[in-house]
Amino acid sequence: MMQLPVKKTNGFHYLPGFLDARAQSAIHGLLEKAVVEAPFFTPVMPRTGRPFTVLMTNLGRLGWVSDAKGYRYQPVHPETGRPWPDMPDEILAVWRAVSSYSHDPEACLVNYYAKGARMGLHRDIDEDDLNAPVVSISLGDTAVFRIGGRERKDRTETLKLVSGDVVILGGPSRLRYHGIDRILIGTSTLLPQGGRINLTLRRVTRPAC
Ligand code: MD3
Ligand code: FE
Repeated sequence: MMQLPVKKTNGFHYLPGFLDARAQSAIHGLLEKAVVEAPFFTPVMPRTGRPFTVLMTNLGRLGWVSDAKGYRYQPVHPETGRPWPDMPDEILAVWRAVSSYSHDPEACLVNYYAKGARMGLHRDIDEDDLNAPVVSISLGDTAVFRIGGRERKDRTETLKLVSGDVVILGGPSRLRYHGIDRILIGTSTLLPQGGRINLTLRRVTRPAC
């Protein structure tokens, strides 16, 4: 069962099985079309140029990229130079249902984890609007998700994220360290190629007013 170091009222909300199999398939179908327009790319670490093990693309007005110059949000795909595909209504609907935030997200980062891919412990701090929550949707194989506190030294715990699970990180949890330790290959049949897709929906700019 889920266990976290801090109380449940700290802005961490875990909704296991929020999306049923039909909804997961529908979103997967939309992503298959989107990645024709905006193919997955391999980001590299700014200082070292070391490639991420996770492949990425984005949907929406802004997309998160990492390259030799740094981390940032930008309106175009780094390889095609074209705008990111629109964020589909089905994905927007998840944000509107769970975020308790009165403005729509501007970015949907799509992470693809094949066998052996992982994401080291980090914080999401590239957004100007840190009042908005981050909403995560898991699809495909189960991930071992690690979450700590707001300082790197804080105790961490793990939680398995299963296909269809939604996590909302708001309030004091917005700045918690987190990462993906590993993917449990073969635990889902949703993605024909196997592996895991995670969508993270984010508000990037501070809304006017
Ligand atoms: C906890 N992605 O893209 S999503 C990322 O599964 C990222 O691909 C992971 O971390 C993934 O930045 C984890 C869950 C998540 C997202 C944002 C958070 C957890 C978070 C922000 C604050 C605390
Ligand atoms: Fe993150």
